[in-house]
Amino acid sequence: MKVLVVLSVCCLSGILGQISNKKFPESFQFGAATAAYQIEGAWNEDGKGESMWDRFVHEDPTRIKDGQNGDVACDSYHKWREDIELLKELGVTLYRFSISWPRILPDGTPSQINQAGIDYYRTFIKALKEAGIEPMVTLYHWDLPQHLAELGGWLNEEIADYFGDYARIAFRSFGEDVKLWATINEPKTTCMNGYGSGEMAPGLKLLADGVYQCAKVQLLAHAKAYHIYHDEFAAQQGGKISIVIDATYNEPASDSDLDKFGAELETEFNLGWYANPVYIGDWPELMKTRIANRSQLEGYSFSRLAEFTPEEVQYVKGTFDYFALNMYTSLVAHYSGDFGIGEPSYYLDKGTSTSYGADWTPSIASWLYSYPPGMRKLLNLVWTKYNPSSIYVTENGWATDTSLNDQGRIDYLQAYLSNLLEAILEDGVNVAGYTTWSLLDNFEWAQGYTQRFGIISVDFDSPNRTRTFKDSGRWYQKVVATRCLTDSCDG
Ligand code: PSG
Repeated sequence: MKVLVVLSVCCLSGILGQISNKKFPESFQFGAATAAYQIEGAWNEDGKGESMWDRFVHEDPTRIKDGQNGDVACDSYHKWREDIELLKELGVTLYRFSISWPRILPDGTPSQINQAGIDYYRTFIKALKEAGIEPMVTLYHWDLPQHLAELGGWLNEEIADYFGDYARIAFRSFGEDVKLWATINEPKTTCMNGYGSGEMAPGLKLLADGVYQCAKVQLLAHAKAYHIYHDEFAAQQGGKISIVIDATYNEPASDSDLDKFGAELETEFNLGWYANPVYIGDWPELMKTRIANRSQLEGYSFSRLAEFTPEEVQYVKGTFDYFALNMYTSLVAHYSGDFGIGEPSYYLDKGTSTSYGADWTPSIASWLYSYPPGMRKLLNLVWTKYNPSSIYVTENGWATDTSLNDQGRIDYLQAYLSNLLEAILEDGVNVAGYTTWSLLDNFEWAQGYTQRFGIISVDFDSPNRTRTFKDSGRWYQKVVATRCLTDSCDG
């Protein structure tokens, strides 16, 4: 593999890997992120219903690398006051967390509302605001009520209606205090891992068609919540709502036109898969034609891509008030051809293979490599292609072992934030805020507790889940206080 030196938009400091010594604008919000199943614990307390993650981990613990689960996790359900103290100590002004759908609606439907769940989040949100921290609330970070999973989960279009009912209850209950909403976290990762590889709940392997149906239902669910918010709440509550999309920046493996096409395919089949319907309208053209062509080749009488009706295209299009982007890694993309042979699958439809740059730094997570210019390039791509009025980077972080001396995380965050800052100052991209993943070490899905993303560690062997700042937490605290990534900034 060739080592890539891509000149494009990046200025000298980017190429040399220098850290910007400019200051972040005063309006830029620094924050941290978590998700309910990964931190709360209390999986069956105070009337909470079972989620598909509860079922997935209990049914077969070997699905998780260390056989662990989120039954207790960081115990944030009980220790939320301490979490707020940590946020205050960090000095952040934004906290992104998620609401557990079955904590509010135990079977996912409004037939029964669990008041204890509503009270819990209401108290938490009020306390955050008193601490001067703005809540950014994700409605769905993968813990679907088990009852709805049994109705077919994200393959069943009725789930979009139930999501709308749940969203309405959340807007009504918390909307006075919440001005930044996110509907669904990373539909790509949930559809690909929950309905494709089967590595995540509900553990289905439907790479030929289930992944496309999942995408369609999640986008309809998102759009439903968006419209409910705008039709019934936005005028009084005045908040913003969007969907959280995760994306990689994709470098072509070589200068050849085919590899450039490979990088475009990789982007359209991942970022475009979700962003195109919301920001432009309908699935990306490349997906429509490739999947239709391959389906025909395979003898199907219809495209395996779950198509939108013209009404649905219009219903989903424009359902954003800002762009919420999760960005961790980049990829090197090769074009691998239109006629790959094998079981019908998303991967053959896409027609690319990917790897990582030879000089990129690996983390302990197999999918995550550090390539800081990818942050700046992806922000520019999102800004120019999808034209949002603002972007929030809603996740970005680094995986390590349990060590408190996490210089690798500091190096990663510093270089990525430097590229983010250059996108703002040099390229004019309106990045309004950043919530690093994660405030705390937490339950890392199929990896259990073997991979840590926190800037604050959690001792999962201690009964009270002791929290301790890592070096990166102290470093971030200083960045937040000084708005500066180096020892001394200009101005
Ligand atoms: C995000 C991005 C990729 C893979 C997995 C995620 N990627 O680019 O290949 S999952 C995401 C999620 C959160 C996880 C965190 C770290 O929203 O719950 O804990 O990232 O994996």
